[in-house]
Amino acid sequence: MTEWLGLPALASTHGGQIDSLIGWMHLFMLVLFVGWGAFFTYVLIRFRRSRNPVASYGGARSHASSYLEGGVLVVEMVFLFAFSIPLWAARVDHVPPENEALVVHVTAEQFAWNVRYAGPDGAFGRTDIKLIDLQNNPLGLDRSDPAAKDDVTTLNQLYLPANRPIIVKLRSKDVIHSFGVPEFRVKQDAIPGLTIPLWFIPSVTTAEMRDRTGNPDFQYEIACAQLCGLGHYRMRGFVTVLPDEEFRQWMDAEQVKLEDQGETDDIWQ
Ligand SMILES: [Cu+2]
Repeated sequence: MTEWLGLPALASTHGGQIDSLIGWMHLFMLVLFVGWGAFFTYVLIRFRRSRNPVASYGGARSHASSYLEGGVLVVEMVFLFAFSIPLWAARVDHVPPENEALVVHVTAEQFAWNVRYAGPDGAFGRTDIKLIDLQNNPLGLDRSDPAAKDDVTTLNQLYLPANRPIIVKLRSKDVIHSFGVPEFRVKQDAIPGLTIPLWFIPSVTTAEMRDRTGNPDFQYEIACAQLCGLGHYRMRGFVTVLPDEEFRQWMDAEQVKLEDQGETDDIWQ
């Protein structure tokens, strides 16, 4: 219904509601634009100088325009209170329980997205600011903590399983950034000192989207949506949405990589 707006392809379950709200609002704005334009044109002609050489000091006596404006106000309030606020509340208040979702920590910094998964144990390991090393350990993960051993970290690459609730816990290490993926219809500021959850259910895998768009190179992109410094333009991340099974395989492969790394570390010790 909203194709005429030219919105980005849709790839999340809640996005349809946002799109239809955007569609209705644009229709309403169109009605207002045409209505006010017609009224303005009518007034210009009706009260033209040649027909009304002397100004009327009494002014308009009809209340029609007040009722019209009241009507516009009512429609706007319906949009706000009946549609927009409940839609917003569903995003920010009704976050699903963490055991029914995949929780991913996304930490923004100038100018990259650090992604962290809890791994098979489901627990995020300890981090320590003293262990932060911009090249090798940007999150300060303490691998000596048993819960941290299987934590998977990636840079600018967010892998997600399709059709499962995803909770992104958004943080920032320095300034305000913003996590925006237009196809999922989500956008949330990352604010230093706060951990902000945002959630969505990706409904279209990257492979499906490549078929659908006819673009074999299609990638979901995380765009930093707040001007965050000189390198803001290159603060891009990529989201790969996989079928559940492939996501599991990816996670297993990451575990194997971690084990290999652990073994080489042993050799060097
Ligand atoms: Cu940024």
